[in-house]
Amino acid sequence: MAKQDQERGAVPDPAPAAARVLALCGGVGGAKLAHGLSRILAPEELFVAVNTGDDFEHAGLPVSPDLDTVMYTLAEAADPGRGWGIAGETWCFMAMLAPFKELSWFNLGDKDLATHLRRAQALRAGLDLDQATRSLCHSFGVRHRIFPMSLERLRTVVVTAQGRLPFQDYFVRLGCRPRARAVEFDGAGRAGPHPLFDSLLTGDSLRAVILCPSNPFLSIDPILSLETLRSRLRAVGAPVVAVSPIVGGKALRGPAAKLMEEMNLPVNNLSVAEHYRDFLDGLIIDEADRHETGAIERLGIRVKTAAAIMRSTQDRIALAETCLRFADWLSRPGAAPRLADCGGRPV
Ligand code: FO1
Repeated sequence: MAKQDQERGAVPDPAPAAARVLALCGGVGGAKLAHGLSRILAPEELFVAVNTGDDFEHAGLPVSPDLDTVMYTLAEAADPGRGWGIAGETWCFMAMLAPFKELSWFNLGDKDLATHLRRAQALRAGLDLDQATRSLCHSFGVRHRIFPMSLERLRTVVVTAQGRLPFQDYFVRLGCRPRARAVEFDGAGRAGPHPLFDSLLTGDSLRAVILCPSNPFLSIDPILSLETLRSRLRAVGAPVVAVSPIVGGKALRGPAAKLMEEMNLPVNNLSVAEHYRDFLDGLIIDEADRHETGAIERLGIRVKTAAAIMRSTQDRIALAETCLRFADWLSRPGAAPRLADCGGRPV
């Protein structure tokens, strides 16, 4: 394979047929499952496509929060309490920034700052975000392939009663307080998926697509809004499995439940299933929500119940194993009639 192709994202060293797993991932919640997958799959078997709708420029630095969260988590360097940033962080830079309110609302730790500086330098030198990410991953010893969902600019905007807010303004500066009316993706009409999606979604090398338990509206939808991606997922030969981020009527983390209420959606797994219904084969929900199984399966989506709350590394590995076993089971002939296969009618 030409070096140029490798750099642009063609799949490197071939894994055995149908061995590759593509994970779609946002920040903290999704990164935990990606970490579990990285503990049971070889580097050539796992490809983690990460939301970059949250990216923005802060204090002159390009910040890619979800890419960094996934990288730190796979490097086992993430702060265990916050989930984002680096463990054992210090905050001298932020203390000096405190008088400057227009800068100090977003926290860049001293260690984390090195990542943003290094990314800025790489981008200024002409590397793209994927190449910059690979270089950073290399320095953190991450060998599994983490890549930005797109090489083009797409930005998540939350439409609220206070107007259209760039994602980090809504999420961090305003603490998700404004009432959301809709979520939009600036650039969605123009931004195409990272070229790696092409190599993974066509051909027969894919074992499964896994949607990590990230916020469906804020973290997974930016990926799905990329040109043709949703229709490609509908057509993909491998099973598509999602892990729901909703447990017992609450979000595992972050504003997913608040957002669903504000968009007049019941906060349950059925809403998540309906959201992914056009391409999803299987949904993993927490054992506590077993009673939702029938309603979801009537959409033509198979349900697996499991312990979906990941408190330890062992929990992450166990959930990752469940995802793969479920996907392998779904790929057996006759296991999972897709909605598309039954004329679009619920079965
Ligand atoms: N989240 C916060 O709630 N407050 C912060 O000040 C903050 C800073 C930050 C810096 C670097 C980084 O990689 C992530 C950071 N996050 C912060 C998390 C981030 O805003 C969100 O977790 C994601 O964008 C949503 O997935």
